[in-house]
Amino acid sequence: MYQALGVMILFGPILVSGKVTCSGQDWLLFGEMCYKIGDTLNHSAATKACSDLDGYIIMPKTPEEMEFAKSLQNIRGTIEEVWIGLKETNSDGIWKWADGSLASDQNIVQDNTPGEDCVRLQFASLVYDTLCSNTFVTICQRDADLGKHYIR
Ligand SMILES: [Ca+2]
Repeated sequence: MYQALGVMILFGPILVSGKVTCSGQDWLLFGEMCYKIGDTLNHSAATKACSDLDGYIIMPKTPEEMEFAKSLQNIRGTIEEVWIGLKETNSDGIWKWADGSLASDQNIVQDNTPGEDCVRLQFASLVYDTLCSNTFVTICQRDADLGKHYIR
């Protein structure tokens, strides 16, 4: 008993990584993120739909994630325009991700129109600004279950 307690104090609990999974229906695993394709909505409704799933509109922050987002455009057999979780405020040209973080590449968006503060992947998979009131396919993302647990 005292010996076992001594070991625990010395080493503490041990973190073990298990299988990376997405719980719930219709979520797709990529890397350590889960993605779900939803309805065609305007930007604020898309933001809320993803928030209701404890997630955000898809935020492809790496080239690999961007390629994955583009592949999802075609998953239902026809190419669809989808929201990207990026936004500027009052056309200030400062692009922030849906989680509030600053985009490290501020040239990520082909930002060609004042008043268009939201972002879509258009048919040719280019990242363009667009009116937030437009409607596009909503893809939500949330963290995957990393299967981490402690053993004692
Ligand atoms: Ca713009």
